[in-house]
Amino acid sequence: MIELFSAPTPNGTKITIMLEEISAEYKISLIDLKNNEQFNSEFIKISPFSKIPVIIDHKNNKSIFESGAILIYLAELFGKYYDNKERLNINQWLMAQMGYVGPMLGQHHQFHYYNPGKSKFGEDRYFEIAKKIYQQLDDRLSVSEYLASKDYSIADIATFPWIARHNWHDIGLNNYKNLKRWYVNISQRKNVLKGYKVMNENNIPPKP
Ligand SMILES: N[C@@H](CCC(=O)N[C@@H](CS)C(=O)NCC(=O)O)C(=O)O
Repeated sequence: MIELFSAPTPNGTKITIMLEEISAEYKISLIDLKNNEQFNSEFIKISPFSKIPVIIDHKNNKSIFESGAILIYLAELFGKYYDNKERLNINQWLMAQMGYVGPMLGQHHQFHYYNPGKSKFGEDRYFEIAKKIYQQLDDRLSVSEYLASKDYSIADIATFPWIARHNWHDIGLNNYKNLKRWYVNISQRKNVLKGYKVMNENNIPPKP
């Protein structure tokens, strides 16, 4: 059985989507970030940077932090969404999500959504970067059905919950035809919807 320590954020939702997609047996232990539960000494033992998500695979006695590492672990364990032939492509698009798409959109959330008016420089900088990311993903999806290849993979699972914050971004997903096609397609997957609802019954990916 897999135990997921998480919260209903984009990085947390990546993992509930994956667990639903692979039909894993799992339970969720919610970490209340607003109450700083991520800084509890017991949690730091499994999460050295005090971040969700983390999983413990009780059957195999393994504890894993970092959402990209968790996705790779689960994909290898269940033999899904990490096709051997496409692994180099999947790794590139997954690492781009982990190192660029997520952190930059996360800064856009901080300056544009949570703290508007506090720093014009920060707001302008991350708004421009977020727009570039929409365009770059749209360009990629104009030549490929999914991010890494013609097949859905953990790179899509990692990226989707970030684009699902499009109503915070104020960029207009409808202006990016290929990104919108990809987004609508993934948001209709039964297990993606389950991955949203499992932490909060009212949670669904918003329509473009
Ligand atoms: N690179 C990490 C980032 C995880 C992360 O930033 N988690 C946020 C929630 S989405 C968190 O735990 N924030 C709590 C904090 O920073 O105190 C991953 O992908 O797992």
